[in-house]
Amino acid sequence: MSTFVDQVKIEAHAGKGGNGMVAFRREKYVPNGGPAGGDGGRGGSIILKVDEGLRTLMDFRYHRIFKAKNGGNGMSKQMTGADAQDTVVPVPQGTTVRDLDTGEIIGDLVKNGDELVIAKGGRGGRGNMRFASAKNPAPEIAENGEPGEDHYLELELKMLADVGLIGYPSVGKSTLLSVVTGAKPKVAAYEFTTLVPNLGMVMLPDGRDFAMADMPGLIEGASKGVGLGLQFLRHIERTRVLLHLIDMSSADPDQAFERYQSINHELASYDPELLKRPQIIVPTKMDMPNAHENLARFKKALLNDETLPTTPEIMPISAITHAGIDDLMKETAAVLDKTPAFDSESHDKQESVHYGIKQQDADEPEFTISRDDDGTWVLSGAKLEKLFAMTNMDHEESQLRFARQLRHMGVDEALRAKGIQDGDQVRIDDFVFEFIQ
Ligand SMILES: Nc1nc2c(ncn2[C@@H]2O[C@H](COP(=O)(O)OP(=O)(O)OP(=O)(O)O)[C@@H](O)[C@H]2O)c(=O)[nH]1
Ligand SMILES: [Mg+2]
Repeated sequence: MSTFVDQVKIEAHAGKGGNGMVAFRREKYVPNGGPAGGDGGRGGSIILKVDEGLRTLMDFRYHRIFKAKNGGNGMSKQMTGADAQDTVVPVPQGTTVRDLDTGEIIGDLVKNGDELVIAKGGRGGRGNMRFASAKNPAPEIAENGEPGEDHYLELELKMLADVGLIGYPSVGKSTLLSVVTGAKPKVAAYEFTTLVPNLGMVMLPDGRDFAMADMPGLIEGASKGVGLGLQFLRHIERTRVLLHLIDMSSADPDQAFERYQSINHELASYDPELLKRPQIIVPTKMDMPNAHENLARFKKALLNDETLPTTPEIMPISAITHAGIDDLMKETAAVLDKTPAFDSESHDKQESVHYGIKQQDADEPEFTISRDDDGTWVLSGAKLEKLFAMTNMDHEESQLRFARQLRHMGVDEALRAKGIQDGDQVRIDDFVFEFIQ
């Protein structure tokens, strides 16, 4: 199997809103009509959209940076700038999205057509007609468009295996996968060798194929988070057929059935629907001395078991001698043929999760004050810088409005507390002005 790209880092840069305009109506005989500057249009957002035709994140290998267009600027005669089109990026079903700045998962995209905004376009700045009031009927104030969001994200594709290998640690799940597919998972005599599922393709001589994944070992309490637990029950949720591997080599003759029951119990505690998923019981390590004896005892116990809706088939194997392996793969393919395709069945039941992007500046102070070497006072901080970006410095009235906004945020007071003097220089980004009380 070729390498399976299942994790990529991307950049999303949304468009800036268009600038609002300062303009006045020009009518015959009316020297200065009312304000007529229109608003800017909305900047384009970047949106991930589930496309059921995609199977991998391969396309992102060469295309990792996504940009959306800026909104159009507002115009005279009250005309609003055009909204920019959103940039829609198709992703496969089962894509999980993580914000790399916060480390948080912001969405889990499951259903065909589902969308998740990963970078919001800025809103358009307001034109001067919006700032008109009885006190100021002809304002020369307009806002610039809001900057678009920039986000660094990681996409991860949950594997969509047709067949999941489940069972206690060390029962031989990874060994079976390595025998029937080209995958080369780590195999070792200690428990929890497999930390994340491995995926391989099984190809039958008759041309049928299916994807198989080994799972990290489950133990009692997995549904409550014991062991590697919960995270992997989610993977199991997305497989159509389960092969339940049980080690028949134990010295304890009751162990096989006890473990079989406790795994089923964990599946049921996580989601009772999982027990309805077709299961084939696969006794493993049948080459070991006491395996046949253990299997006979296990079968007897199984006859009295009522955990599953129907008694599953039992297909013993040895990965070492290869006994039973071909039959098991044929039977697995036959069960898959009878099982409705996963996409139409389970995806529709599952809901996508949208946690949304946390505002980057949510925890930050509104502004911070520092000083350059030459004594210039420097104002920074996400909120203040955004306000600044949205101020149209070409018009004095806009500048005055910005000054009022700063005062309102407590900037003047904070500067004075730090000892600023009249006439000192203050800088925001590359804009320098003089402080005057
Ligand atoms: N005798 C014998 N040993 C086997 C067989 N299959 C696997 N083993 C051994 O059992 C041990 C565990 O095998 P793994 O395939 O790593 O088991 P696993 O279920 O993937 O284990 P975890 O990933 O830890 O959950 C290894 O030492 C294998 O060599 C078999 O058919 N016969
Ligand atoms: Mg393993």
